[in-house]
Amino acid sequence: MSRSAPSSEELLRIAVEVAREAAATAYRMRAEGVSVAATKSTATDVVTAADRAVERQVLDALRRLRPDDAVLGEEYGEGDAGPAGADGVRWIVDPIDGTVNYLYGLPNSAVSLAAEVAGTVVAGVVRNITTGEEWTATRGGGAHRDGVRLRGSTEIDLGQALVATGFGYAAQRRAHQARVLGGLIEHVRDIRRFGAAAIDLCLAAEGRVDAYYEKGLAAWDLAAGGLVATEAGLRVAGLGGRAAGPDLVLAAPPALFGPLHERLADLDASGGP
Ligand code: LIP
Repeated sequence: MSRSAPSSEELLRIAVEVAREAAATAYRMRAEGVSVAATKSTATDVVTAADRAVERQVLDALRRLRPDDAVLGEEYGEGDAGPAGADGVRWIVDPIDGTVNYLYGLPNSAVSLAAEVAGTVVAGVVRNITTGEEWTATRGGGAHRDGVRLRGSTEIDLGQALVATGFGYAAQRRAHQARVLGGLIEHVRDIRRFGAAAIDLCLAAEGRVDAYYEKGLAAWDLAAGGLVATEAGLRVAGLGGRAAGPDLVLAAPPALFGPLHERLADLDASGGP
C-alpha cells in the first residue's frame, strides 16, 4: 500500500533546499577551475567532475531527506531506487544544465531539479549557478522567479518574436537544426541561443524571450523548466498534438504557439537525425 505523497509545496521546499546547496558546490568548483572529465555522445558532449560531484550531492541529499523516492539523473541514470518511489515520488535532476557554458565560464548554466508524483511533474526549481536567479513552480500554484509571479510574453506577432533555441551535439542533427533555423529566421524578430534548455524555458516563462523550441531534450533538461513555463501560462508541447519530449519541445504563449508550430512543422523541426 503506497503512502500518499507529500504536498507539491513540501516537495518544492525540498527541491529548493537541495538545488541551492548543489548550485553552491557547482559555483565553488567552477571558481577552483574545471576541465573535461569525459565525453558522452560525441567529442563535444562533455562531462566535468562538477557534473558528477553535483549529481552525487543531490542524490545523497535526497536519500537523506526522502530515502524511499526514486531519482533519475543525467549522469547516474535511475540509480538503485528503480522507476518510482514508495509513494510514487521520483526526482529528476540535471546537475549542471549548460555544461559547455559552465566549462567555458559563461553565465548560463543551472541546477535543474523536479519532483514527479505518479508520472506527473508537480514541483520544480531551476537555479542559475552564476547569477543565483531561481525559478520555481508547483502544478496549479504558478511560476515565480525570486518570488515574482511569471506570466510569459504578451507578444502576438511572430514577426516580432524573439525566439530561443538550441542544438544537439551530433553533427548530422546540428546540420538539420541549422536548416530549420535558416527557414525560420526570416519570419521572427531574432534568435537567441543561450546553451541551457532549463534556463531557456524559464526565460520564456518570464517573457525575456517570447518563445523557445528545441529538438533532442532529455527528461532532465525539460522537467523543471517545462513546469515553470507551463505555470507561467505558456503552452509546452511537441508538434502535431504530441507531448513535449525528445522529438521537439515548443514553449510559447497561446498567441504565438500556433504560428510558430506551423512554421516548425513545415520545416520538419521534429524530424531529421
Ligand atoms: C544542453 C541543453 C541545451 C542544448 C545543448 C545541451 P547539457 O544540455 O540544455 O539546450 O542546446 O546542446 O544539450 O548537455 O548542457 O546538459
